[in-house]
Amino acid sequence: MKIPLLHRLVVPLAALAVFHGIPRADASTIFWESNFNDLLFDASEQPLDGGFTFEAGIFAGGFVPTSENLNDWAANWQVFATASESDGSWDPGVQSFSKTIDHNPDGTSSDAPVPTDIFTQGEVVYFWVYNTKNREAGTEWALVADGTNVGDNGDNWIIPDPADPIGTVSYVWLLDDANTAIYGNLDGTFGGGQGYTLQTSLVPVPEPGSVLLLGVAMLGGLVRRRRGRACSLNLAH
Ligand SMILES: [Ca+2]
Ligand SMILES: [Ca+2]
Repeated sequence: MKIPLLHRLVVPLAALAVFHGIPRADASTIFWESNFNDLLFDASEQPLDGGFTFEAGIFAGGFVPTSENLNDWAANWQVFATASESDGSWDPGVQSFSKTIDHNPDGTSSDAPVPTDIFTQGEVVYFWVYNTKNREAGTEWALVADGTNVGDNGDNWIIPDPADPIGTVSYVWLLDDANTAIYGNLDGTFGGGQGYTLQTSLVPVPEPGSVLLLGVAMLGGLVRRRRGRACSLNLAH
């Protein structure tokens, strides 16, 4: 019997793949997005512009973000995906972001800035919107969670099973499904009557401690004194 050429090629290749333990191409796909022409505003009630970035991520080690521990968010935050104007995934012109991410079989994310970061099944996902993560004058953030499932159209914002077969299992994380604002505001109306989906809020600049201020003042005095001495030594020569 004549064996078809394709079969003759495929069978040995498949055997080779099994023999060498080539990993299965399993992964789940996540479609992460906001509505087209969504109502996304900053603290001044202006539409969010290209200076803002959206991130989907988790807080590692069971860290629970609150408005009382703003300083610790960044250190515990693990980025799963980023939407920004620079790669076109955030388009301020149509007030919409959209990104497609693979959650790989080893738990990593195709869009994570740290490619080795592991995202474990069941971890709760948050969306963080910011113009900068530094706490300085003009910093604005919103941190939102899926919260309840009432009225939700997409899937829960939970890290899926990395063993989901690619192409057959996908999830949709919609900003529209957010119900809980840890920071910023969700689903309200401004005084002028404009409704919004999300609004970022100004982040207070941390006040340096009085002990730190005293230390800085003392250091400044010391530097001035040293400079003064160096000057007088130079003059003496
Ligand atoms: Ca929800
Ligand atoms: Ca939900």
